[in-house]
Amino acid sequence: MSDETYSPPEIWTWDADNGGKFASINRPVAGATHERELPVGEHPFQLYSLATPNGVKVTILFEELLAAGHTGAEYDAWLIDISSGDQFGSGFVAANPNSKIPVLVDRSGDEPRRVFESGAILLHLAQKFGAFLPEDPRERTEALCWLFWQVGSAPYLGGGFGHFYAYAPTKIRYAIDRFAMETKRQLDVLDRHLAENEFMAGSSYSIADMAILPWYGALVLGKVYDAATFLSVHEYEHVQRWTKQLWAREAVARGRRVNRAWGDPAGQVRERHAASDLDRS
Ligand SMILES: N[C@@H](CCC(=O)N[C@@H](CS)C(=O)NCC(=O)O)C(=O)O
Repeated sequence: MSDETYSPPEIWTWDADNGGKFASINRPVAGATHERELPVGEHPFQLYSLATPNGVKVTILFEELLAAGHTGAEYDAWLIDISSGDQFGSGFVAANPNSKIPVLVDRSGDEPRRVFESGAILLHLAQKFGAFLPEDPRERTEALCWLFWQVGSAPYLGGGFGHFYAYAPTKIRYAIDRFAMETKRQLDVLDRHLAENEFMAGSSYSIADMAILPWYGALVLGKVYDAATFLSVHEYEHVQRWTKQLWAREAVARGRRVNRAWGDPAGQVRERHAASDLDRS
């Protein structure tokens, strides 16, 4: 159990029952805990995921590709219940040695290819379909900068601020102050950029927007960590404008429902194997 007067011992040892929200799934070692193959559906892309912000990035891109007429982007989305440890099954670990959702198996070529890390999945699909990655060299570079910015920055928001503000068993002022400051700094980075640009890459909607929206857009709409008031998210008016503009897109709304296993039952599409799965519920 953590407290503000903790003196670290000479050698750290694992206290499995540390009282944290994720104590039952967090471990200091990698690898599989049990044998379980991943299911395979009929489409060229097999996604194993959950509708967390990292998972939703990819389902938004799939829905945007399909809405743009890329019929080859049909996908099966299988539910991975991370609170039950599905990410430690042998098939999942073979697809992602890091045991985190989302993971994609691209079966559209001669042999199946695993793609893990949400940013890599977005880039893989954008390059494959020649979509949502601007052709203009300046905007393309901007899109990549912001894509990698998101991958490097969101752990401070989720693993830092969100963890200590919403999930830690004790409220540690030092940790909350440190990560609230960094989260507000990141929101200000976005706000200044979006004051002068319609989208993250400039004038075109890209995978950079799809990576950032489920984290920072959800934050300023008060949908994650119940922290909208605490972080005064109304101050970031350009992030608010951009979020509302993208949140209204039908493909974004569809993508947000795929692999959702909580909240309003009408918003849950636990698995997606056909477009009609989203039309039905
Ligand atoms: N850097 C990874 C992070 C993925 C990640 O943190 N996934 C979380 C859910 S949002 C997860 O699978 N957690 C399960 C665990 O830590 O065991 C990415 O962007 O794909």
